[in-house]
Amino acid sequence: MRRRRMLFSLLMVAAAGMGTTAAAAISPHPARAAATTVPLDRVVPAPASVQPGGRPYTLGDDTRIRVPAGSWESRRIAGYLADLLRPATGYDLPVTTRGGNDGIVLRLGGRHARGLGAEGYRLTSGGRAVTITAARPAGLFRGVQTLRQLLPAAVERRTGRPGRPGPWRIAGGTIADRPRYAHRGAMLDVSRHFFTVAQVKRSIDQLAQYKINTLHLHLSDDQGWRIALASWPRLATYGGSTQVGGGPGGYYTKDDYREIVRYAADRYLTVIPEIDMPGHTNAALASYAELNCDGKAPPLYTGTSVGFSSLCVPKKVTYDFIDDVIREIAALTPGRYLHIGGDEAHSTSHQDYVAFMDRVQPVVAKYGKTVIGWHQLTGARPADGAVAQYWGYDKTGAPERAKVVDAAKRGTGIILSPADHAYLDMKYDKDSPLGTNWAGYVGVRRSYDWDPGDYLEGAPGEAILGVEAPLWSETLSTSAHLEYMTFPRLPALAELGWSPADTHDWAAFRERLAAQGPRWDAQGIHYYRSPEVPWPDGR
Ligand code: TNX
Repeated sequence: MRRRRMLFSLLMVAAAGMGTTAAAAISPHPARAAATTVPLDRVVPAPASVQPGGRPYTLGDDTRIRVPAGSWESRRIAGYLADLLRPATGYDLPVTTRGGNDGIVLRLGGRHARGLGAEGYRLTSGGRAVTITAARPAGLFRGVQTLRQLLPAAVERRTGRPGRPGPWRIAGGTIADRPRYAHRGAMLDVSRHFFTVAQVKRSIDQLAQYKINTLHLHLSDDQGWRIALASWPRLATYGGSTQVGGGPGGYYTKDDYREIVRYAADRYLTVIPEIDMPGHTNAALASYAELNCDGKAPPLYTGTSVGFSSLCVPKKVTYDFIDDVIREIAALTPGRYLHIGGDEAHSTSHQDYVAFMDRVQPVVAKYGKTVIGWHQLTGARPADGAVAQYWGYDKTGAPERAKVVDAAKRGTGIILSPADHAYLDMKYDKDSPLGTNWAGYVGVRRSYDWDPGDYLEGAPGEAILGVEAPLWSETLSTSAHLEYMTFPRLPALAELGWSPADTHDWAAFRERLAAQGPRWDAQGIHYYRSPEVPWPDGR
């Protein structure tokens, strides 16, 4: 299979008759370089099927984006695409519901959309049109991300003079694509350091490019509570007033939070809010003395230790608090999941932990949501339908893994975030200026070289809901920091979540990944130029 795909790519490059991006980069003639087309399979995540062939399609100043009448979502997606392409091309790219078979055509439903599922799409390019067909708007949006990657990297430039360095050409052929897993997530820790709405939006835009469909926000921890709730206002105003290192922290008002949820939804990402409990709760305990077993509020915390705080399991007020918090968060959450943390409860006895989870999980259900917890939840009694997020690593003991596997056999869904592959806060290597290394170093190849399908031995295949890449922010305080840890590893995890297992091939992946570098340069993404990736400019 691997050999066949390699041969397939070689043939494709030959058929395109114009060198690779690497060749383009060393061309002394920029005009010629711009005239190359991106081979149809140079996409991350790798599409399920690629059939190159036929004439390319070239965008022009008369190109229209055609959408079906009566679908406001298609129109919104077309508007998003036009906004992306206008700055670099200088073209108007008007969006129209007038019928026609030329230009950029978005098609929803119909015979051609059969079998594409909730997020799949078919992209055909050639002659007078490039057409994206999908059964659902989310599929159109995912197809638009593929379309972007098929245009020259310069299309991603947002600022400066419109260079009009066309032709803006898309290789001819057909891509038929749909995801392997329904859950393809990224997690952002806004507690250890606070990130503004604008910063979160910037991250969402970056994640959407790689067909990520879930943003898990870690909204509370020892260092900060980041969402304003009417029932317990000091959580945010006091509990959110600092962060690691003692900076000013911050929190989202409900309107801020709704804005994030809406912005994500427009890009077909669902937000999963996490309120971590019973541990990782110092910010809450500091805000309300009555939540502490001894009735005394501890000081705010700005260090990076874990495992020292716990809600008071025997106290009634703890559950009044949790009921209020879950009710208010659930009301802000259109998605089905609410994450209750449950990790590193080292200051809670096992008996208390189990009792606590028995009381809290029904509250999530009462407010219409489904529980996700870190995999320690499988050491208690996961509720029916609950999901466990596995964050173990190579040193995780067999008994702990066995609990997760047993739960999976009994119907608990599993999201895979193995720390030694999927944690974006691990250092790449010993020289990484940011990050931690408790799970070892996670280079790009390490983030890519594992298979979610056989990772948890003994877990039934259907229990694996997908993969998620967590970004903990103890050492990260700016968007540049987030980007440096996210790129180029996030695309590797996105590919594990999206692409069929038989596309898995490090040698081919690193080439496709390398071609993303100029796109990140054009967007001003501050990525890590890992020496494992053959970046086209040789840096
Ligand atoms: C472990 S992963 C934690 C977090 C830390 C992270 C740092 C998990 C569920 N808990 O509290 O931020 O390690 O890598």
